[in-house]
Amino acid sequence: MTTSATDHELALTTDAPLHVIDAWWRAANYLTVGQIYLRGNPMLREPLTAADIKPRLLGHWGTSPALNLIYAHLNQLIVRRSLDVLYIAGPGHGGPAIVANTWLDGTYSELFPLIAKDGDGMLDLFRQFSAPGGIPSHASPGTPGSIHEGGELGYSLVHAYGAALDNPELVVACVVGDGEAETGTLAASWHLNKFLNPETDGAVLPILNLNGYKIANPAVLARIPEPELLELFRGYGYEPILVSGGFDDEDPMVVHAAMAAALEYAAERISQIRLEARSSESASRPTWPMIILRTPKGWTGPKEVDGLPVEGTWRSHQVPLAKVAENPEHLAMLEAWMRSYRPEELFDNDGRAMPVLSSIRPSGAKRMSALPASNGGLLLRDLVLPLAETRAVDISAGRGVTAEATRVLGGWLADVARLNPHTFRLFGPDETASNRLDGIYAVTDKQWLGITEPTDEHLAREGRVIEILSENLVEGLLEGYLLTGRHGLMNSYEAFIHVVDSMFNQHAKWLEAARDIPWRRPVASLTYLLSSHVWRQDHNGFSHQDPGFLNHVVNKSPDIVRVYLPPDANSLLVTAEHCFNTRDYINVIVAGKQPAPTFMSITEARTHGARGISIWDWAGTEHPGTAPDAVLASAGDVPTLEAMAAVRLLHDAIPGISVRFVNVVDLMRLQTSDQHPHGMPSADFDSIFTTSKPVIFAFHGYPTLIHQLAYKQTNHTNFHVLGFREKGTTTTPFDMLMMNDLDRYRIAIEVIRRIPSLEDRYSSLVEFFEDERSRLRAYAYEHGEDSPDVTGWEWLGKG
Ligand SMILES: Cc1ncc(C[n+]2csc(CCOP(=O)(O)OP(=O)(O)O)c2C)c(N)n1
Ligand SMILES: [Mg+2]
Repeated sequence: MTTSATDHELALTTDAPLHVIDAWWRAANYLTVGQIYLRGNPMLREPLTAADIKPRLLGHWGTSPALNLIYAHLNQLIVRRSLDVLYIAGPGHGGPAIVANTWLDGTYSELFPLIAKDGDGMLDLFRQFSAPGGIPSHASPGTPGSIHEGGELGYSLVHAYGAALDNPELVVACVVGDGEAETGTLAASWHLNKFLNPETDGAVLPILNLNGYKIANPAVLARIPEPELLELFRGYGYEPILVSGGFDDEDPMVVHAAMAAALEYAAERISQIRLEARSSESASRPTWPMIILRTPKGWTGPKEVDGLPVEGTWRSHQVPLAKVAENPEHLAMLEAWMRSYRPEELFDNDGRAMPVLSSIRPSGAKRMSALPASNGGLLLRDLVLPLAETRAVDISAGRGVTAEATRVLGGWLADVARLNPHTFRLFGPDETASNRLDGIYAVTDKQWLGITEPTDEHLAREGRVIEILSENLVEGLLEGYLLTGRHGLMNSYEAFIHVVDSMFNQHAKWLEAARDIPWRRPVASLTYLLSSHVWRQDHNGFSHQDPGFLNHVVNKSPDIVRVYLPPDANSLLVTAEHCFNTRDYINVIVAGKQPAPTFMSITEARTHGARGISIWDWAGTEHPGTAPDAVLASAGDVPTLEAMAAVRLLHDAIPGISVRFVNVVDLMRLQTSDQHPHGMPSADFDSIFTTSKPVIFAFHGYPTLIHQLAYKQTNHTNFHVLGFREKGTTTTPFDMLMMNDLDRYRIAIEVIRRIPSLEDRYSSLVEFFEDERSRLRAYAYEHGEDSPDVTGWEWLGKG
């Protein structure tokens, strides 16, 4: 065994009873193997028979011994030092390992009383694992102490850092798989040490498990020379501590000694760093410790199966013995493997964990499986929210007052940050100012522990805003922050939010699964603010024009997702206020940042927001008492403006035309009430959209999305949706609209064409509108900007 460290001696400074740690480790390994293989005879009272073996052998053994080793050692550290430790298992596929430890902790039986702490409970624990109606194979929401599923690899370290923010007493121990370390998000996550403030935040202790392999390949970090490996992590600003052993039949006790010493050293460093930061004006960024644990994959499992090496190779990744029920040799090997843990020393005759283990079992909420931060809803307090009214755009002089919606929101967010100095954060990938939310810098800064230069602005060692140019990291930090009981908002350019499509999926799945776990308390919703959207990419082009995240989002469970397209600044304010009061959802808000008319007073915006969809009498030309000729609907700020301009064109050109104007702020209202909790009962939908009149829908995103949402509603066959048709470039805003047939003239033409009584009578008007489009395009091409006919258009409505 080689125990090397950075430039310090790794003396054995712990007085922990290593044999107890070893016993815990053996017990957890035993329970892990039992979960993967057994459906009977849990304590091996009889020789194993094929009848004791599960019909489907599922689970991941390879990662488990290291997860168990780390858990056992952290337990003794917590007991010795009375620490609050959150355990994050990057290789979450080692679910049976984590579950095993939580059962040994006693927490599992407390939270799931049907799984007792005795032999019967042990059998139930084994039988439920990866079984229909049982528990999943990963560290799921049903796993006590977990905030991280680890099914999709790569997010452990960013979750750890998110959890540590504003949790000054917490130590987040984060196991990173050496394969996981190859993912983009994980590779970038090492840099998060430049954002952690030792005074006000907790500590993250990364433990990189170099077990050498992934599913079928060696891991990159396990195959570079040791000096290069250590230099890499020093280069990231860590102090790496290398613990290596367990190969060639080496006595595990030697590894235990080294691991105990490494953890003790790391804990001491963390406490020194904290002390220094909290007792002096030290402005330096600390060099946090990290551990590199090099142990064989599938350690203590079968060495060789059918003549092929398994322990210490990729073959141990899942189930090392695959044919146990059919192959007596495999059966015997399984029995020998399980007996090698000497279960008789670990469990009494009733199957209860032996009292000796209790000396390293933390008690109560100190158990990693019972840490309140791991069930963040327990700690969640409502945000103190300033009333949206305090920042509202005053339209008492008339509808149409110009405002930049996100700038207005930024002012309100400043108030939120001021009123909630320890429980609210704004995250973004370098676009907070670009998205015009920089009003928040009036009360707080961007947290930054890197070197600062005199030209920097709004950087500070502590601040409510965190920006790093990785949407993945921004998303992961917010997830970690929310899952440990706090609040936040993520802002991003609309197009690039696709970078986190998959992370969004995973968080949505977590929330969905957590709903079924009775002891998981609701957490604050994850809210995205998407700005710099498709229709106003003045500096950028096609690459920045993509409203497709909404299509992605709506596929997730209706229990979880909500989508809002506030049409103006006041509507954005009340939407944000609403979202911050919700729990266990994912809210997506799309809002523009450019100067645009404010159509509604804050009071109207509230009513509109509560309804989610309204008829805007003041914007339409409907004649009371008779059915309209057509319904013109909009969702999104720019389409709403265009649709209103279209109404004005129609009103001026076609005497007596009766158009109902509808605005949708809550997109899920378009579904039926049995599809989504916000969906509309058919009768309500029919009364807004009629059952037979043409509906022209001006939509912010891809037109198919409206059809997808509304297809079950009565009048859906008469829906004609205009939206983004994947035409884009760097051009003027109005040219963009024309390229996609979403401009006011095209909307007006669509209305004329869809009203049977008008279609033939207004051909020359249609021609005129087409000519107008040509004229306006020519103007833009010649002058490089839109015609004042467009930019100077104002709402001159009656309301
Ligand atoms: C993003 C992602 N890609 C692929 C997989 C499929 N997968 C599951 S486990 C695994 C190997 C993991 O290796 P490592 O992180 O080293 O974990 P360990 O060796 O501890 O099992 C892979 C590729 C995944 N879960 N997530
Ligand atoms: Mg590995």
